Amino acid sequence: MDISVLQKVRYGYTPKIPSILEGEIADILVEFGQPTEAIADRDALKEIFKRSYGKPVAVFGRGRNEAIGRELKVGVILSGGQAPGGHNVIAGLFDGLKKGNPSSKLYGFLGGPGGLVDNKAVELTAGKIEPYRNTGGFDIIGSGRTKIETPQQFAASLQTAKKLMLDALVIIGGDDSNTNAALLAEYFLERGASIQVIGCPKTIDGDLKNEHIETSFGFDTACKTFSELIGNIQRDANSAKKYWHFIRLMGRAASHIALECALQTRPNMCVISEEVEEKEISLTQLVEDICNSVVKRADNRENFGVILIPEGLVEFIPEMKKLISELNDVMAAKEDEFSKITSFAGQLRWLSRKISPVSYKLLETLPPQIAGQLLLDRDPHGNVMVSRIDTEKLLMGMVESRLARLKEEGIYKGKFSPLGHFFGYEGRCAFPTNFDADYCYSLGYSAFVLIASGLTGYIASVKNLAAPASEWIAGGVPLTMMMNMEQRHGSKKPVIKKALVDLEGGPFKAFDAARDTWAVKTMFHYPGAIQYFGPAEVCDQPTKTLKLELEQ
Ligand code: FBP
Repeated sequence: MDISVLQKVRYGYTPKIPSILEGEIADILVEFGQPTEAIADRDALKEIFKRSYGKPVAVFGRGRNEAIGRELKVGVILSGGQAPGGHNVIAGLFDGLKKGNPSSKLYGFLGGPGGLVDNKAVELTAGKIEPYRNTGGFDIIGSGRTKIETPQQFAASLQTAKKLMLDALVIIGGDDSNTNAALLAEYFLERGASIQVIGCPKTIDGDLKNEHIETSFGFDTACKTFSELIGNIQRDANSAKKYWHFIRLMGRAASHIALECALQTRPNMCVISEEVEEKEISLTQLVEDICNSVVKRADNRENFGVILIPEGLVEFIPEMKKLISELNDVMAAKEDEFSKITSFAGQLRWLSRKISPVSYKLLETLPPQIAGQLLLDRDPHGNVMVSRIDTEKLLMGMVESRLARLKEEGIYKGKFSPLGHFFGYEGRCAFPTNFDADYCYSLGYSAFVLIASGLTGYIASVKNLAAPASEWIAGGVPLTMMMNMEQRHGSKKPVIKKALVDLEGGPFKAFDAARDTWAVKTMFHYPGAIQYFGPAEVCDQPTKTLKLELEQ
């Protein structure tokens, strides 16, 4: 195969792992804490997860574990959006399996959870895995967003697992996919099937975290990739001094990516959706805030700048949030009816009778392109696909109009030339940083230890991530511990709670302390490209978010 030099060299990278995972695999024992509780809605969750609710947290320690040498058949699924490091989770899982017993087998389901339902699997051998070690992407087996939810899908999943005689299934995914993992674990127990289910925390969005899951994998690489690009744009802006760049960043509902990139690059502004919601900042007020920075910088003859916008912002602006929530409910309840209306005008007419007058008025006044994007299909988990909404263009247009008025009033004397960007797919399949390569391999290896120790309904957990890898703490967390009940597709469902930006947390506070200065002065940082070879302080640093959160 003709491959790039970096790819070839990265094949040879040996991921750093926690010292507990080094050495003889049969010397890793699982130690248990106290039974756990869900974060909320405990009675409802106990009812749904009758057999898997409330298990204790598991931490790996030293001790003889003969069961680890059992011959096992394990299936693995990559679920949802790509995140750098997925291949290393599979490599770590495979290496653990083979260390435990060379006759054990690993099967990869093709195209995400749909591969389990439709029984599309391939055996993952050493030869198949080798060219994917330390590489980005999920292309080894592909990914998908199928949600296993109907009784038929659950039954088909069980049938597949039985046909392949699987002992366990590993689901590598975000909050929704790990919720699915918990439901499958419960379903298998209920049917008396001894197939264990283990999750792994994946998503560049960084919103699958709690005290045991310090970060989801892929966040590190994606943020560093975006930060390099933002830094490059800032350098261009500071050179040409003629454009205002509005950069929308992936991350779905949470603003973790935008916040981390802001800490890395010091733009003039970074909107944090969670703050917009908390302070009930309207669209008009947000536009006013942006204009303030533009006007002040123009007074200093700096008619350029950079603004970061989290892609989920529209769902947090109070009036937009209400509109989207009403659209979600009505589109879920009357899906068949709505899907038959083909024209935008027809959709608007239909909605005029279904949503509140206030929300309808807002929908009508939005630029048609944005309104149309709000009406696109939801994903299989009922979420608006925020990556398809051009929020940066909405803001650019509104800021431009407001500045024109401020100019007429003699308040603004500058020249405003906005440029829009969206960074998302650029970062989801980058070569994993050393951090993600190490973290993912450790997660996969830990998933194997959890399986070999007979656990189900757990997510692999590797903690103490701001320390060198040798000091990381590996184990597993019961999935029900991270759950609550939420409104989805028009009804209450058990879900893993998304971790949004904590306005009392270290990362936001660090940003808050500096942002007024950044809004006016040019204080840009240029982080440059991710480095894979060189001193640890250049190559192995975790994100600023992780450091600030763990320092608290
Ligand atoms: P996951 O939550 O599945 O990890 O996906 C993350 C993400 O990259 C979001 O940031 C983004 O909104 C979404 O996927 C885009 O989805 P798609 O890949 O279907 O376009």
